[in-house]
Amino acid sequence: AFGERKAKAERMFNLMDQFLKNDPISLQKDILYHVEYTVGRSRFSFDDFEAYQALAHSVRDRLIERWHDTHIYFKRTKPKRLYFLSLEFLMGRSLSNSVINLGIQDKYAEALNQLGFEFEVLAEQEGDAALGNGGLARLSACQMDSLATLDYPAWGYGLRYEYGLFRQIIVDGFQHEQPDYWLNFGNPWEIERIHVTYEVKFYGTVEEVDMNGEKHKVWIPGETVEAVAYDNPLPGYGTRNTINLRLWAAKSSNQFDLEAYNTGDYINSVVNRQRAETISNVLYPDDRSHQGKELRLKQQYFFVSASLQDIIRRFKEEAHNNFDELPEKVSLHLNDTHPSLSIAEVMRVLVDEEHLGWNKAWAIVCKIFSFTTHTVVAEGLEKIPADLLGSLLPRHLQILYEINSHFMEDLKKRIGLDYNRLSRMSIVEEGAVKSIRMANLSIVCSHTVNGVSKLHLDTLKIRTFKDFYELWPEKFQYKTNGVTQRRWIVVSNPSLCLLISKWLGTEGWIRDADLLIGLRDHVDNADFHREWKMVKKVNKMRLAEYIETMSGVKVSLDAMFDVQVKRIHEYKRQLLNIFGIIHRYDCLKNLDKNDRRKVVPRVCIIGGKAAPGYEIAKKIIKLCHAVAEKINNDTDIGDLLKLVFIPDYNVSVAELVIPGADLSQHLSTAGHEASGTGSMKFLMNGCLLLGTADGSMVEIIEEIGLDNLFIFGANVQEVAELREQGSTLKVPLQFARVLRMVRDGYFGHKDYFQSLCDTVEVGNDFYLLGSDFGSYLEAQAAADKAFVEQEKWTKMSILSVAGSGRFSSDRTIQEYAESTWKIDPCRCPF
Ligand code: Z16
Repeated sequence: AFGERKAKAERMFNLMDQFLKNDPISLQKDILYHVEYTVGRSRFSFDDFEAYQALAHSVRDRLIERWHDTHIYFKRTKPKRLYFLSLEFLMGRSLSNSVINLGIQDKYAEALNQLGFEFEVLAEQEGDAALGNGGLARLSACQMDSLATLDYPAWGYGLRYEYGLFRQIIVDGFQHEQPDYWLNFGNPWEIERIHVTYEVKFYGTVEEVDMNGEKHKVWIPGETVEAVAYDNPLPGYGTRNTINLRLWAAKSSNQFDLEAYNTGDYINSVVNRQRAETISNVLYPDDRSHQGKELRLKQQYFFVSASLQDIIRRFKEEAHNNFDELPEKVSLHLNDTHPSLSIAEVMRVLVDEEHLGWNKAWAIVCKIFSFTTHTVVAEGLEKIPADLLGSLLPRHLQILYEINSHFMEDLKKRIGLDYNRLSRMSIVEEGAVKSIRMANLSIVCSHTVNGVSKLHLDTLKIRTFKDFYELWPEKFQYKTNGVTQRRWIVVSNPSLCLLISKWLGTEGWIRDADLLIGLRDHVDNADFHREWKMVKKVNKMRLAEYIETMSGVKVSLDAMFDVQVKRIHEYKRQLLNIFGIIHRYDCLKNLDKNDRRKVVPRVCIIGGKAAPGYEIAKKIIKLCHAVAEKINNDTDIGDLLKLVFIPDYNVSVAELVIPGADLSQHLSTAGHEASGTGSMKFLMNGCLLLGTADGSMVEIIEEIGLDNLFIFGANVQEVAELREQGSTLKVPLQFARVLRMVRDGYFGHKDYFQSLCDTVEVGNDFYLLGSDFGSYLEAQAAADKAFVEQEKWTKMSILSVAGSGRFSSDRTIQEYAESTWKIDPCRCPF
């Protein structure tokens, strides 16, 4: 029998050995195989998109293989696992990132070349996975890349929205939203797990029952929906580890059916099935306002319930039935408050289903959750109306009240009967609308509360969460955000990538961004400068071409490409940028021919989406277009100044725009941007930064030195003082003049722009555009001056990249792993 088994094993190994080789011939075979048998096209006749699909499937095969190996290894070694819970992941495209992380980019390029295709052209065929809004969601994606690369045994959990963030189209300068049905053409990057499903319950009532003489609360739900898992393998770089991002989709469950069919109305019950599936249909596009909508709450609980059933099943399966061990095996991370219903759900499972008893369950819960907040101002924090929560999740509301009453009792013992403070800290807000404060809940129940930059944490301590900080100072930490250099240099800027590796003499920086500091050794080398400038030129050409196809505007490569791309918000002050541009235009018009020759030509680029219900943000977009139309059609100005709005800014557009920028703007009023991560991407691409000392910019200044960027405006303390001054605030004449031009209809649409102008009128100018305008113009003048001294500019650009190592998400993730999650790397050895 042994001999037989051995022979079988050998046969199997021989077979296994035939699969998935990475030499160009094998890759070609695999691609053609998928053309014929997966895409279903003749291998003699297929177009670019079909080639992309086949290519993607061949990559997918390789990902699946490593995914299996990694998870078999995790299962065998049973390390403590991190579960990263986030309602948003902005993954963008997967193809390039995957083949680069798999280390087979060159092989694929060669294989495709021989088939008569170009890798880059096929990569362009892929649409973005845009399952998130902005910074918070892209941060999750960068952090997943770092978790995989650093070999951490982590899982990401999220929702598989069928419609991602809306597509922005511009009609007559106005934003319109169109649905992003990203799954229309299939998605080769996911694996549908039809057998990994869980029932998620909603509504119903709570009853008290007697069990062995003890009273237990039992939730009798009224509606059941099924969650189906879709797995997205995420490969690390320079490792075999490939971790999982598990996204849930809603399906109507059989239980749902039975009820419906019994009513005898067959057709309607089939139609009603659809209703259940709407839960995971669409991503909410507001990046920081909370409307208290039932569907949103349903999404949150659907996500939480499915993820926790999956996590607890895995925990039990690995023979850790003893829940005391949960904190040693499981770390649950709350990416903002969106998944914070998890806290009530774990309590419900431990108390109602596992019958651990309240105190024991509570002790466990307090050890497994950590929490990152991305918000600065208290008004931005998530609140859920108690009525809404109580009708959808009656048992959870009871649990939340009970958590709160225990907390309040403890708190009284510690701080006495300071009722103002007690009511500020309560998880339950008693007001016109009674509601649950999800941030307070998350703070009370997490062992660690993280800010996303040093300045952010300082603000949380002295303002937003002051009461909590005074109670539990040791809970509060910060982990400055970072971005992955794999996507933001290697994928998006291949020429810079080659140049860096050449001059550092190693590709080691792709795994260890601190090595970038070595570029400082060459900062005065003339050859290096020449090559550096060439790289920027190539990227500017790429961007210029894109601008011309998108907007029809021809731009000069000699001009400074000045970029502000991010979600449109009053606090991010795109309006300050536009007012600066109007001022520049106004000045140009008043210069004579001779003086104009000394002006640094600029191409101003603005891009970003406004939340569909955010009127002022939409007016900012319209103003940008109105100003652009005036300036770009003024033949008298020509190449000296251009303004272009890049529509539908998203991850793949960012990959094109950021490497092509000379200068980038980060203008938030100090104290409003929790961190900001766009700045880090620009920094890594050798763009100089112009901005306020807000969020992580403070740390960027520390790292690369004030000499190498352009900082302006009031700092956090000054902002507070300036706001005190109200209508007595001084604003420069130039600002008043620009404001007048817009009000008077110089750019048309006079009536439409009045309310926008009101927001920055003296006495009403909450974000202090007026009082920062003077120093903004000075910073802009300094940038112009530096751009003319090419050597100086190049040096600053090199030093920006050299100093960007600290802003790799690898550093962030390592800090989280060591000090918050307490997890160790678990590297798959085969
Ligand atoms: C978001 O993207 C952020 C905060 C927030 O409350 C909601 C959303 Cl959707 C951003 C912050 O504004 C930004 O400063 C930060 O860099 C980013 O989250 C990641 O932490």
